[in-house]
Amino acid sequence: MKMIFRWHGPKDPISLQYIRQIPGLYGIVSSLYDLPLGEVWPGERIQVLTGAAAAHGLRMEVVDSFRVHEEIKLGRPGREKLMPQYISTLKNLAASGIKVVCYNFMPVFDWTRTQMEFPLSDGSNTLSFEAERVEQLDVSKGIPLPGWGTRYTPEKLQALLDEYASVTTEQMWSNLEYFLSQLVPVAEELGLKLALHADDPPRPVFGLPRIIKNIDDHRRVLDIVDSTANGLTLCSGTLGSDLRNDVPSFINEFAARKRVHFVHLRNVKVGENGDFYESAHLTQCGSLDMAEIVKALHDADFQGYARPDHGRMIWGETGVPGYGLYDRALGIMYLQGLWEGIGKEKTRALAQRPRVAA
Ligand SMILES: [Mn+2]
Repeated sequence: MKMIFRWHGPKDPISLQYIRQIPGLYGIVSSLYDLPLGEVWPGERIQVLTGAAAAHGLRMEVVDSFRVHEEIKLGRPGREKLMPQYISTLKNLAASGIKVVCYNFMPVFDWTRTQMEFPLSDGSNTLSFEAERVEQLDVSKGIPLPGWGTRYTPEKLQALLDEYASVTTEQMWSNLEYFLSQLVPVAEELGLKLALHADDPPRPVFGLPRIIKNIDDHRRVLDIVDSTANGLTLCSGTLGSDLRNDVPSFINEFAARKRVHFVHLRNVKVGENGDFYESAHLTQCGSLDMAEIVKALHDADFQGYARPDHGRMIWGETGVPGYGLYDRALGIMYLQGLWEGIGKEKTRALAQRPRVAA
């Protein structure tokens, strides 16, 4: 398992000087967050990021926020002009030493939360999701949700939602199929691995079609193109926010097939009504058994990349919600502790096995 840390580029309030001080860190995952959707990522710009990482003794072999244009997700004719641009980006990524490309196929919104500073009893705060707050929104007035207030004007947003209103989940699947059938062969040739992240949270939001929610959906994705280049980012916090998803069984099945290239490891505390908040990583702080999740990865001899995903804001830190330094660094130490403990336990068990005479 190669532990990496998300860095938002030179504008990130957390410097690479600080990130490199996290023990055991392999590297960073980043993106060209400022580029317009669908535009080709220039090689030189990717190399500014990989170069900055290297200058701090870190590697950058994974990108995220490889955002898929709405024309593609909607299956509109405009996608034909866009696909060559995505292919060019893949070529530039491979030429810059990138190995894994994390993307998602969620319509209009990426992750959805209803509070960015949900207060916890210990005085820290975190991201949370309450279904009732979503249902009460009048979308025609724009969406005052954190992170989304400024991305679209209310008119543009309404127009997009109207377009999706006529798109069925089966159409979304065939749009994903089109996207993968074009990109997977290219990725394969370039030695790149595509890694799809589930819809976050894995349930319909604002009536939009959401297709990557459970284990059957993940199986279906892998069946679209049978290639290791068509892989997954398994996000424990996303999948685990629906308690019907048993995260270790996702790992057992898909990591054994060598289709998991990236894992996001974090815990969530899910209430009886399905609302949730992002808790500290420790098993006892949330609803997920993090030791079982890490053990499943260890059992699968997982060699891919992992990140602590999000963290709470603690010790007075402010910054990009979910992406503070302190709590994610604590998460990394805990996850590495689990990994080391599980490995040592296995070595000890092997050594104590009674020897059979030859
Ligand atoms: Mn995630």
